[in-house]
Amino acid sequence: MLNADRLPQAAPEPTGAEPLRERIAAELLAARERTAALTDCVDDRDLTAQHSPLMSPLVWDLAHIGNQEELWLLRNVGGREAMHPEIDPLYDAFEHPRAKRPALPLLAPAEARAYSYEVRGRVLDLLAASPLEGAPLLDGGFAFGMIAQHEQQHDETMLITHQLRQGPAALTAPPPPALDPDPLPAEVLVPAGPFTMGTDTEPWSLDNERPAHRVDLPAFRLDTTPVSNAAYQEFIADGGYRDPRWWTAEGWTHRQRAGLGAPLFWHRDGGQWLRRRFGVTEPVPGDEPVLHVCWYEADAYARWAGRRLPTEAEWEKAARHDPATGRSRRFPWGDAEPTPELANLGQRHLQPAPVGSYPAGRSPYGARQLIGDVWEWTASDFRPYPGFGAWPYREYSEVFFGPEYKVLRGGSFAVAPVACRGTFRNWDYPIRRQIFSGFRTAASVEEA
Ligand code: AVJ
Ligand code: FE
Repeated sequence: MLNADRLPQAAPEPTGAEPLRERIAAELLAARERTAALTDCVDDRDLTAQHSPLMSPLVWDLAHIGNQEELWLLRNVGGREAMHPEIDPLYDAFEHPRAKRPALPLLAPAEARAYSYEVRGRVLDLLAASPLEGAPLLDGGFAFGMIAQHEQQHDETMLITHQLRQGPAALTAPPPPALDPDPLPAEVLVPAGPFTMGTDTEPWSLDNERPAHRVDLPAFRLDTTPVSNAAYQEFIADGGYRDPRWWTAEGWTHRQRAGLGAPLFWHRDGGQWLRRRFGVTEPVPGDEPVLHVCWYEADAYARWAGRRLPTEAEWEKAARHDPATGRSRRFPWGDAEPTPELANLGQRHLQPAPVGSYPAGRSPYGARQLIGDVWEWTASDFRPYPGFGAWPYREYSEVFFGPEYKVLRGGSFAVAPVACRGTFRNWDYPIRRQIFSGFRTAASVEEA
């Protein structure tokens, strides 16, 4: 006898949204696991302390992550009422400068955790019921992707706070894989010609990466790898910090006033350079990309070396343009998502890998480590692309456009894959060096 209960049930309606829903849930979970790792490893005193006037207390980032998630997903997408409207101004990044945040009546660590976890539970319910299309914030899961990226960006910010924090190590990670030993040419040649910069198609790209547009560049040469600590030490040993010829006027003024003489976190011990890295003091490894330099230092090094910083467009052409097809790729290696064999991302390691690592991640022109390891300073100011439109809020990018910010590209070891791609643009003041910043140099090519 046929048992009706055993008959196959009607398959769930084929929405096509299921893989996207799963991807979103996985990205939100990955971000939250990282947030927990960064905030569960220290005690409440450390979470509420100000470790540097440049940074918020960790407990501020923790609640700000939940507050932005509530604002964008529960209120703007889900149409829900504010859960605690009285706390919104505390966690609005434009209301209070970072240095003033410890004095605010912030949620205590347990309250901040409970709030962010409550928001997340409701967001997962919303996600399960969402069509993930039919409204600009929903199409392609954009608002969810934006929020996963936002949390990961604050995770990088919190990792910077950990690096600035005094005291013993709270975080550990294995070192990056050993260097691939092939000898590499010092630089790659990128011939003259147009390429497509920016994107119209990357579903979770942020407003400043859009729209795609053609840019025609003269030929240039670009360092195959980021500048190493060993190379940077030659600049120091050659008196690079004492010679105003290598510095812009503004850079020299800053170098004098701030007393710069080496990358942040370095100090000299007899004949050798040591550095402090997440609570551990160790010799500076010569083969790693230099880290914790400001734009002025990068620019001075490049001039000393007889070179210059690449423009943002040069960086992106070297990272994305495929001369065989004329297309721009999502990443130097192609369109596939990053893996541990392709790039040093996601705080898998707490340092960059030696220069020349990740041969599988090289670009068609042969440049390495364009994605991951260190953020790379470019020569360019942070400006909108032609046809830019602020989306979904002016305070993500638009209010920062102008000559006071320089663009960084490529992402560091602290950047999560969801917040990293060949079109991704970061920016900061040219004096900043607590960020995970390095650089590579370029040179123009005289055309015959
Ligand atoms: C893109 C890294 C400059 O941290 O200020 C976080 C990212 N925007 N919350 C920053 C961001 C809003 C932003 N940066
Ligand atoms: Fe934020």
